[in-house]
Amino acid sequence: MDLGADRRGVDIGPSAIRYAGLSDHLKRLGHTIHDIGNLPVPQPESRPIGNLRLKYLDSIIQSSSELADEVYQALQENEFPLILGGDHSIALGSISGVAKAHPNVGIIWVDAHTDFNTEETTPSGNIHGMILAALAGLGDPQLVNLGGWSPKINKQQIVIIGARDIDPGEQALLREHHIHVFTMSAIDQHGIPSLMKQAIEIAGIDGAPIHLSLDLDSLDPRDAPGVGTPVRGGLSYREAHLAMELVAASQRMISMDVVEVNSILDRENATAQLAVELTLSALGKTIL
Ligand code: Z70
Ligand code: MN
Ligand code: MN
Ligand code: MN
Repeated sequence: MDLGADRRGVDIGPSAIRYAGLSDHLKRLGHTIHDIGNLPVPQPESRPIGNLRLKYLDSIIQSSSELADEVYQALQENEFPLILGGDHSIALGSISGVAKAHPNVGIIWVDAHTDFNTEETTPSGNIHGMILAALAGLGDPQLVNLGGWSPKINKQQIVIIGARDIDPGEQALLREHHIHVFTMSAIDQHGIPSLMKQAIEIAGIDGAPIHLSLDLDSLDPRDAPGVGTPVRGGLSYREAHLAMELVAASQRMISMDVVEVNSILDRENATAQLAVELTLSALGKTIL
């Protein structure tokens, strides 16, 4: 999927992640893999851009609805959906599918951004910057009501980690709706162990399951150069691994997105390799 961001090359992210050996490494960890391949998503050049405040809305709705069905089906079959992006707009589909199967699911959203714009606050018209708000019930009705119900996620069970680039309009919305945001300065002050423990308690309140949405631009661009929107001062390699290991140790995660790997901007597939490593940590790999 490359419709939710300005076209730069995140649509080949899943190939790059597969090429970095995701399946083999997961098998070595003891997992059984059922790769259903890529869902068909139109190329932006082949579709009308539509409303400039909601670029490619119709195509994104169509693809999200198909992804939601696949994710819901996988959960019904007691599988763990691991969804590779693509830009972060894929989380509309993945999380809608998860929320249909588990209405009490909480979200840990690891990102340099908060993706909490609406069509009214967006500076770009890029839908990947609106997905978390839409899941919380805010924004364009077609995004919000995908699948026929809203909100998908209880606002109090959303935790954003790693934020350092928030638009003025989304800042106001985050405050108004009391969304939990652990910024980079909070991480510098309190550290990943304490904040991840809190995040797991908030998202997973009363034993609720957790969906982890990992945007690779949460990492520092020195470690993750291959992302569309690099922002200095991100999570270090070790902080990101520790965050993933703590999610794994909680045994509460039921599904995961890995998004925004941009192979055109990457350096010898380093960001895709990092995506694989972090996924392995989130799915149980430990050092010893
Ligand atoms: C900006 C917008 C964004 C990801 C960039 C950027 C949003 N706040 N999200 N990269 N993953 O255009 O809404
Ligand atoms: Mn390897
Ligand atoms: Mn994002
Ligand atoms: Mn981001």
